[in-house]
Amino acid sequence: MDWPISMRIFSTIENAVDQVLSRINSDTRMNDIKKYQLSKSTACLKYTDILPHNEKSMPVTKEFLQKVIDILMDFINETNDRNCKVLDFHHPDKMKQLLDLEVPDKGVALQQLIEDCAKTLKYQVRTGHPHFFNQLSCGLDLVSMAGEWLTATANTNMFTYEIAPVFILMENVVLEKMREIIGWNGGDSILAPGGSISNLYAFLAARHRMFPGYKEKGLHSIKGQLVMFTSDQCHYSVRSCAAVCGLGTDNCVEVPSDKRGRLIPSELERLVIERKSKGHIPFFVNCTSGTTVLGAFDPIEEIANICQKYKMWLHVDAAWGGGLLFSNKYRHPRLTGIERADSVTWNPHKLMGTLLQCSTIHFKEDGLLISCNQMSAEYLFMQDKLYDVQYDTGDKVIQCGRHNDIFKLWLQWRAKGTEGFEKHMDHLMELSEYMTKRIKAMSDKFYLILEPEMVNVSFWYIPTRLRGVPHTPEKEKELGKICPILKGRMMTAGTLMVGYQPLDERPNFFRNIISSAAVTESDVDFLLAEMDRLGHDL
Ligand code: ABU
Repeated sequence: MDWPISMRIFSTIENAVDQVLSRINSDTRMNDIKKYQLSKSTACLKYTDILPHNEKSMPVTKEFLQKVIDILMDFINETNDRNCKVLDFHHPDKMKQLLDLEVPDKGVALQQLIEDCAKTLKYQVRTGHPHFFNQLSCGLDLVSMAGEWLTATANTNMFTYEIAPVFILMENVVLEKMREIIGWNGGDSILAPGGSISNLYAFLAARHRMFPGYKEKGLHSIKGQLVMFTSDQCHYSVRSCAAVCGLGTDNCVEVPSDKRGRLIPSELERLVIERKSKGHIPFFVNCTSGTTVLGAFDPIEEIANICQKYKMWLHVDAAWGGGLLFSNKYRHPRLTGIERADSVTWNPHKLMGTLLQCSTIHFKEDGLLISCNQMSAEYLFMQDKLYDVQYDTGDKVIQCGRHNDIFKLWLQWRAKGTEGFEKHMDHLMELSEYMTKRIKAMSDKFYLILEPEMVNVSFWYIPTRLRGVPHTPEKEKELGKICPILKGRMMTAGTLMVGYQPLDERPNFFRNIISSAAVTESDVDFLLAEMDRLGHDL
């Protein structure tokens, strides 16, 4: 649709002003980079002049690392300063010109490394900024970050107790506590590199439980076509399990969901019966607690009944919604029945605000993980070590090396206490309710797509020219076209980031996420006003 000429002129002027401001801003921050000046004697030194290469270099090492910490502290400061931008956006070609990304034959001096660090953060999106609403993982929890700094310094691998004794014990304590919160007594868990891999672990354990011969004999040990079920709103990693594990995506059956994005149990049962009548073997159902786009919760109890009836494994993908288990106010009915699951994915790096990445997978039955994945590598998992080798967790997983993702969560939990997490959950949910209320109050400018079950708020922004026009499928298409343009303006202005996407038949719409402890009601007000400032003329 063509814009009126006056709007086009206004928009061009506004873009020009934005560009000049961004250049001034950019130059100012270029000077900022220069402020990280090492002393003259240190600036031209190289990596060989610091530890461990030069044993007498503690003062120089300290000066270098202190300067890196100054840069990090400034980034933290800017992240929490609402007058600073969320991002300094440039297209990839321009960004390549702004950066020196070359990996050289001869190493550069310490001063250059400091400038490299400063420049890297200058152009990094501040995902902890109170006006960053773009991803499921928003925010910068400083205690968890302190944990990540310590983790980086300890630089260990989580496969054996012998090289990570304290961290392994922390894992045991934290994961046991999480299982207790799910509602289990006993069981087993592991931290995995992301929710998708956690879901894969669930799939592998389920198949192993039902067909223990698969591990040695492979495909031929299963006399029939395995089939899994999940809603059409699930995370794509569930379908990916079918592709990766030899079922084929045709055998990952998509179950229709209702208008609010929740799996319809009667449809699940119908599809299970249909596949059984073809001689297939239904064995695994994924139930999502907190879908990625709409934040919907599948009805666990009803799905659990069907799983029980047809002897299928019930996996709950609560990567997103798991955090609500802490909240007495919001846990029910969303997660009611989760204790009936055989496995649960739960990502602390999402709603709980733990630093990326921190993803957990839990099993009701103990011993399955090791039995399913154990390869007994003799060079790593010797059985005659001086300590109890059950603490060597590395053989429970399909990867070898495992990053230490526990310390940042353990430290954060120590700081907040379980009570603190509950308050955090309630705060995020109340802010989302506030946003929903504000959107409804400004129904001329915003159209709420559905009542949120979680912190995902789905809506369209309505520019001036479409206000008062009846809401029809044609209007929705028009509103959908506006999303990428308005998002582009947010990024160019650098003041705000909110995600958008299409979903099924619905054209593009905004999905706002409030998962950061930094966000207040005023930030929600800012977000709505800023969208209107940037988009009213579209
Ligand atoms: N793994 C889901 C993350 C998607 C998001 O942040 O929007």
